[in-house]
Amino acid sequence: MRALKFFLCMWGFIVGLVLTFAALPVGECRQQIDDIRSAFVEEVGEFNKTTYVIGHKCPDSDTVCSAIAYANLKQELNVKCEPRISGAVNKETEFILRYFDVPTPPVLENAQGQNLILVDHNIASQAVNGINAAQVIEIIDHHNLFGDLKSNTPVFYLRMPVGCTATIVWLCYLNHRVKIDKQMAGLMVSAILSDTDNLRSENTTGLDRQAAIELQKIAAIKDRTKFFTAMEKEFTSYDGMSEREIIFTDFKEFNAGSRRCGYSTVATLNPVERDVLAERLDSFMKNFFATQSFDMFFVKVHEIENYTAVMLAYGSDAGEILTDAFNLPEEYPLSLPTNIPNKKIARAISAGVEKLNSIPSQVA
Ligand SMILES: [Mn+2]
Repeated sequence: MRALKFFLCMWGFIVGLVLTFAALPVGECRQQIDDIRSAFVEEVGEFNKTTYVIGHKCPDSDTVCSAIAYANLKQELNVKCEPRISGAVNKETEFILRYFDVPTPPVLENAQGQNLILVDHNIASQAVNGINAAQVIEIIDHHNLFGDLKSNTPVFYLRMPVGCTATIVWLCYLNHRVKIDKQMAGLMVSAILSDTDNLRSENTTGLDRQAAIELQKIAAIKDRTKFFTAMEKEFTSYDGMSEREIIFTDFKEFNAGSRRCGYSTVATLNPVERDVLAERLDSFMKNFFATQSFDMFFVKVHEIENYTAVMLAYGSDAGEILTDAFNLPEEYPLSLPTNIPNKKIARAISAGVEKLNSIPSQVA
């Protein structure tokens, strides 16, 4: 018994020693990074000015929840930060905010002259109005690099290939050893479930899973799938919404080569709802596309029951690019074998346009 006690004591001592030494360099590095960051903010000359944490236009749950959770972390670290949104929140986000009793952040109409931390995007066309006359201090993001945002000073840029920005925000909490309360945990886990389709999307990484499990406990969500379904039920109720409103609920634009692309994602509960809505949106889009200045426009209608999707594509080459890239059967709407992540589709569109541009013109 005494030997066992002695052994346990020694073991505790050794573990403690190892942890102390292991933690030292990390702590030092963290302090140094913090010093660099505050020196930078001082250099910008706006130390006392509030910095707004803001996501992309047509805000989705990740963009809104990550902005709130990251602003909260900054506040805990004594940085003057507040969350903002660059447009009205969707029904899913409304549900999440209501569920965890968190107020909706105010809309920032124009960011001119403001200090900003961007979350969940890194492209000017998706950013709040006035972005080019704003001071971007940090970017926290998980998207492909498009690289059209310019800054006059170096930016603290944290970008990781994970399924959700909230996973990176969770890591920031761990890094700073800031306690995560129930509300912030609730927002972050909801964002992860939303961006990864309940951890089923191809984008989902081990980190997203780990974050979701840890945060779910703090948020006291007993049944993850039940919570996700409740969230999606809210999201997929398009009652009283026009086709245009549905298309622009979750909408992004980007350039593929010189072509301006519009990209909308629409969620439904099951294959029947998916097909009904796809048909309704297709008849609207045929006329609507002609009135727009997009070269190509894509609408992905997916369903959460079996995790499949159909694509509507408008503009020359739009359908062919997708058929070629994903080997799709010749039918319309294009039917995807699974709910392929938007990032992967966007990459395929860019690659498709590049391929077309490299084919020499037949006209000599
Ligand atoms: Mn996201």
